[in-house]
Amino acid sequence: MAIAIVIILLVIASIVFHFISPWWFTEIASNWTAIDTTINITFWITGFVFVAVNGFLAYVVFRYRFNKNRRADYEPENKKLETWLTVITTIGVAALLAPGLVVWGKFVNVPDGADIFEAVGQQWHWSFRLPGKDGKMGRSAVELMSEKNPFGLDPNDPFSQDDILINSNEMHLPINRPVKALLRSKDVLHNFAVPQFRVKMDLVPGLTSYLWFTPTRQGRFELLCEELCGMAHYTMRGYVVVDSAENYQKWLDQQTTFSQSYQAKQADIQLGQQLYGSCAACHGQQAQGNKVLNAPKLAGQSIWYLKRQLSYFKNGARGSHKQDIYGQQMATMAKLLVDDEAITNVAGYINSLSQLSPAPTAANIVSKSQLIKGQKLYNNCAYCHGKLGQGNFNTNAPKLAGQDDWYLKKQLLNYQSNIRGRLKGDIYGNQMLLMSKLLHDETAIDNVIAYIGTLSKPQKPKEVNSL
Ligand code: HEC
Ligand code: HEC
Ligand SMILES: [Cu+2]
Repeated sequence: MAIAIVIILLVIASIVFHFISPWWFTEIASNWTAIDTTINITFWITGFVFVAVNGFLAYVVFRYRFNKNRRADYEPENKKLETWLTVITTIGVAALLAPGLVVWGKFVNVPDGADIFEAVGQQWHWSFRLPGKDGKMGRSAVELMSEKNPFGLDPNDPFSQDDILINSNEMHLPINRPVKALLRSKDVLHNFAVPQFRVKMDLVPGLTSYLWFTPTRQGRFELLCEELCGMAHYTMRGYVVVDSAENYQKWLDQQTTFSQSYQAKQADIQLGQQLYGSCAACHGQQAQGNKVLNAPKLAGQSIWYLKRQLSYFKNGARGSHKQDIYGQQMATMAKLLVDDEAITNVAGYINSLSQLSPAPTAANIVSKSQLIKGQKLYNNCAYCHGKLGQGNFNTNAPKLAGQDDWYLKKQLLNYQSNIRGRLKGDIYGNQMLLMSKLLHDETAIDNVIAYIGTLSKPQKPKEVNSL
């Protein structure tokens, strides 16, 4: 009796929970209402079966409960019952699958005249490409990828010249126009999913997959990588902004083509040196950093990272949080760099300075057990920052080896308290913000930094390994 009541209560609780659940669909923003319909059909059918089967179970438990005057009967076969069950189950399964097939038919047939864009996934960020005025995208190949050509486009293909490259995790689309998304991965499996659009698809290295939709609602929607296998796909966030035709055109006019970015000027080190004059007061003549002024070591850092940080400081993506006192100082200085060319030049000069080894600090006198703990933690960081903390352009993660411990600590604390990595426009910082949560307390931060401290002397980590 008690069990029958528990079963009935579980059924009622499940149904109530289904309707009051906070995890409901986001409001739809595309043409794919048919997907919602199929999901609703699935819910109704499985819901009906759930109630019927559990109701029957409760009834049977109650009706045939133990009675010492009653004996169970053994009946291994029942043709009639089996036929009925088979027929009902077949109808149920067909009703589950058929609407899905109809929708799948629509999903794989892209309407004629749909716009196209390409979404490129890589560990762990998104970038995008549009075909430009000729409406055709140029050839791309993995072998052609480099710092100068991150999309790996063929510079000799006439179709690639006017391709528009969006080196950002934010893509814009005009409202009410069907669009086909071509999906390309640089490295591993990824997954393109915008919950409000209802459609999603895997990116598979070596081939181009696709999906299509018509955005029907303006707004800024989060793009997720819903790949489960592998590391850190949840940090791979982006945005799709659905604009009015007019705003879309405005955005499009600001983007640069492949030929423009491919022919961008190299850094002029001499001009960069002159510009660096105003930075030396804080960062030091050799860009060796100055703890008293909280200004980090910069020498030897990669150009792409320096350029990104300087633009961030300039446009408020870093250093505009009201608790970020040091960042604010730097933001004021970054505004002195008048344009992208100045930023490139000063970054080029800083990069050309050779990195000095870190000042002897606590990191050099830490215990071996601390280093072992630190190394364990650092294994996570190595995916992006490199085994030797050397940085990696492909994961957008800067060099950490050789950086002073006080600065590393400050930045990790800034990430953890949302001072860095949450401001609008800080695309890559957000990834690091999510990763900083791997360090559960201050001791963990100290340990990992102690280990990073050993990386600037290449023989040291081996010693730790052999323990
Ligand atoms: C008033 C002192 C001051 C001056 C002058 C200054 N900076 Fe900074 N800079 C800082 C401080 C403080 C930080 C650390 C900000 C933080 O903690 O987030 C910083 C951070 C940076 C970073 C980020 C480094 C990293 O690893 O993320 C770069 C790049 C940088 N500065 C470049 C420059 C350049 C180039 C100039 C000259 C145009 C310059 N700075 C002038 C104080 C200064
Ligand atoms: C998913 C890739 C990824 C992982 C894993 C990762 N980081 Fe990062 N990290 C980044 C990126 C990207 C940036 C640069 C953010 C930016 O450009 O603003 C960064 C920046 C940093 C910075 C700021 C450096 C500076 O000069 O200002 C520190 C410190 C840092 N990471 C430490 C760590 C540590 C410690 C770990 C391991 C617990 C770790 N990271 C794991 C991607 C990663
Ligand atoms: Cu991914």
